[in-house]
Amino acid sequence: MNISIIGVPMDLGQTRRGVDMGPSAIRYAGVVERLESLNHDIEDLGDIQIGRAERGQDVTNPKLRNLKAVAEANEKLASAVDEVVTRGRFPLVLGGDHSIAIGTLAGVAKHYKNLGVIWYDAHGDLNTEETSPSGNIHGMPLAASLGLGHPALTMIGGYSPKVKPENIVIIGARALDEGEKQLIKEKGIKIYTMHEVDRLGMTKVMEETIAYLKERTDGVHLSLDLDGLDPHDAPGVGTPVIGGLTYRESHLAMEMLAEAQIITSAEFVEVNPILDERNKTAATAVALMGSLFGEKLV
Ligand code: DIR
Ligand code: MN
Ligand code: MN
Ligand code: MN
Repeated sequence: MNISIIGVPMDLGQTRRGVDMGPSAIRYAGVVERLESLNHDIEDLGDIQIGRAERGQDVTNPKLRNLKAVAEANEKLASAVDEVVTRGRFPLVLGGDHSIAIGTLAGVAKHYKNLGVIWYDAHGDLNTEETSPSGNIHGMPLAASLGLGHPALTMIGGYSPKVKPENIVIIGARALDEGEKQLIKEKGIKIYTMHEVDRLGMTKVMEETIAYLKERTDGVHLSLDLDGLDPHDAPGVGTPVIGGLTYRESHLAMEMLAEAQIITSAEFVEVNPILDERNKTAATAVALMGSLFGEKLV
């Protein structure tokens, strides 16, 4: 596969600093070498430039913190991702906080009639400025991609929506706000909370997810928030939630996606080296990318 890596050193979608160092941490954990060892053609495009002036916390609107800076970074990311897809390559985006999914999806979605999205996360990220308890934009990217929320977010890339509710599958959820629960019901979004993962097992969850997306989509984006994993396996995240997906379950999920060959773009987000233990979370991210891109023991 021809894979292009894009780093997004941006931490303004939430309030704990340090996730802007995620792309470096993932590179130091050996992402390029790992994927090259699987015989992929890897091009590292470096990082999206996040301007100096955009770096302070801007709380002029506490319901949408740092809106301007987050929107600007996402516009740049959308163009970079669009260009990668146009060149026929697989975009692999390294975060950065999860607000960058808005830009990734803006760059990808215009290339598909029916883009599918797997949202691997402890959270739904389905808030808008009306429902968000925090005002943090990293809790809003899936809603924004559905066309819900502030136009500065929904209109990234110049069009909206990027994804249809019936083309989304959320996996690993265990912390949802009231407005998010309502939206999931109202839009009929497919979701495997930890309850379903425990009950069915990851094998069945992924078999169903793959079958569901295969029949209705022409490409699938994987948006993997490291906090989808249990904090034991991914401690370096800003909003850890106990009772998460294990390292093994997550590898199985990636291996099944690799086998099914349905993923056409991916991002790994919320790696925060300041909160991490000896780069364990970045190393986990790289190991999962290995599985996603075809690594096998024998
Ligand atoms: C919460 C936390 N739902 C919010 N969201 C997180 O602030 O909207 N998303 N941590 O990854
Ligand atoms: Mn999350
Ligand atoms: Mn998230
Ligand atoms: Mn564990």
